Amino acid sequence: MKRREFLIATAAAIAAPSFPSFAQTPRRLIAAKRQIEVRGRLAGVYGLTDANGKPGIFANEGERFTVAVENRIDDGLILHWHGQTKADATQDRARPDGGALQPGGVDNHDFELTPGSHWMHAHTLHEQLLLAAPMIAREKDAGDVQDVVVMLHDFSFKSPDEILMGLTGGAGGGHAMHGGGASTPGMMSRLRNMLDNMTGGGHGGHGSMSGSSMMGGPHANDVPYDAYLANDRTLDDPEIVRVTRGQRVRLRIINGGTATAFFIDTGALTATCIAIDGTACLPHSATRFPIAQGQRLDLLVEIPAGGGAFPIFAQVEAAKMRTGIVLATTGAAIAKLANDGADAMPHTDLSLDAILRARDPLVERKADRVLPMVLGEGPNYRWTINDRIHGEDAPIAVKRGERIEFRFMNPTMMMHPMHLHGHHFQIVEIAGKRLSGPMRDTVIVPPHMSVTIAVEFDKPGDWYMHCHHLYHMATGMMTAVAVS
Ligand SMILES: [Cu+2]
Repeated sequence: MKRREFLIATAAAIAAPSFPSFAQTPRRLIAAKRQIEVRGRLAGVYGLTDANGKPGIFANEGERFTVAVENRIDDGLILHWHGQTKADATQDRARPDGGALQPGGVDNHDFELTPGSHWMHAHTLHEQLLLAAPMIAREKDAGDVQDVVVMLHDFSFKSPDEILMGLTGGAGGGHAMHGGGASTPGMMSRLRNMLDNMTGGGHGGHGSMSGSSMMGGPHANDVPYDAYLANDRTLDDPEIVRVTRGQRVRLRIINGGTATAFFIDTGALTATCIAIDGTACLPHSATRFPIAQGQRLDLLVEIPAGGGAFPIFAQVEAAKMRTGIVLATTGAAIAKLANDGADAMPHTDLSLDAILRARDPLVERKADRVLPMVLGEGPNYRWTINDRIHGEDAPIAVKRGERIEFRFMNPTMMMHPMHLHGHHFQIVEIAGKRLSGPMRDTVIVPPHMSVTIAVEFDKPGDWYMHCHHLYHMATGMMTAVAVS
C-alpha cells in the first residue's frame, strides 16, 4: 500500500464520527512489511492492519476479539495484547512458554475486549520497527465525542540490533532469553543501602552510551533517534484531523515508543484527563501530561466556537524534540510547526499519578504479601530485577485470589516504566506516602524513588512483568508472575 493510501485509510479510520460494529468488519489482522517516508527518506517498517489496511482495531465495549492473526513478516512473531485484562494467559504469545508464530502461520484468538484505549505490539525488538497498533474498545459511556487515536513512536534508520549493539558496546550484556552472567553476591544489599541512603550519583558501570548516568543526574533518552512519529508522521508533515467548532474530542494517546517517554502538550486547549492506561480516572484538567513507554492517556478537549488549528504536541522528556498532530476546523490556517519545542521538558515523574484518583479503585484491604522489587543496573547495559536478568530469575509464585503489593525501588539513574501483563493495578504508595492512586498497567518508577502497586491476581497463568524500555527488557529487566 502506498503511503498516501495508508494515510487516507488511517485518517478515515480515526476521524469517522461513528463506528461500525467490529463484528461486521473482516476479522483478520495481518503483520506485514510496509514502507513509510520519514524526513524525506523511505523506511522499511512493519505494520499490523486489518484486511482493509486499517491499523489495529477500533471496536465497542462488549465486543469480542475473535480474530485470525496472520504472520507475513519473515521472522517469528510474538504479540502482546497490552491492557487486555479479560484475556486468558494462553491468548498471549508474550508469556514464558508462548513461543513464536512462525512466518506464514495463523493464530486464532477469541476473548472479550477490555473497554478503553489499549494496544497491541511485538514483545521483541520488532517493536522498534513500529510493529504496534491501537486496540480500542470504545466505552459504553464515551458519549458524543469525536475519537482521535494518536500512536507515538520513536524512529531510527538503524536496525534494532544495531541500536542494541550501540547500547551494550557490543559486549552482548546479559541478553534476555539466553541467561548467562553470574549474579554478584551482596549486590542486593548494596543496592538496598544505596536506596536507603538516597545520596544520588556516584554509581558507575553503565553502558557505553550512557556517560551522563555516571555524572550524578537522572538520565534519559539513551538511544539517539532520527525522528519521533505521531501516527507515522513527523511535524514536517503532521496529520491534520478535521474537527468541528464546539465539538468535544477524545484524544486516545498511546506511547508506542520503545525507549522514549513524552509529555503531551495540548497548548491553547485545556485538556481533561479522563482515563489512563485505559482505566477511568476522576477528571483532572491541565495542558501538560507525562506518558511513559506503554502508557495511554485519554484527554478530552473542546474545540472553541471560533474554530482554528490546535496542535497537540508530544515532546520528548528532558529534551526539545517533539512530534504531534493538528486538530483543525474547516478553513483554519495551519502554521508550519518546528520539530523542536522552545524549551526542554523536565524528566517524567509521578506528579500526575500523585494527583489522579481511580474512578473504580480496588477495595481497600491489607495486602497478603508485600514484595520488594529492586530495579538494578550492571556493567555493559545489564538491567536487572532483584539483581537478576530474565533467564536467571525464578517466576514469582502467587496463589489465585492473593493481593500482592510490589514495592518498586529504583537506585539507578534511569526511569523504568514497569508493566504487568494481564492485570490492572492500583498505585498505593509513592516515596513512602500511602495513597489511593489511579489504576494503571504501566507505572513510572523514577530514579531514586520507590512506588508501590497493589494487584489482585484473579487469573491463573504466567504473566510477564518487565520494564517497557525495550532495550532494558531485552537485556534482562523482566520476570514473570506464576498464578496458580
Ligand atoms: Cu528500564
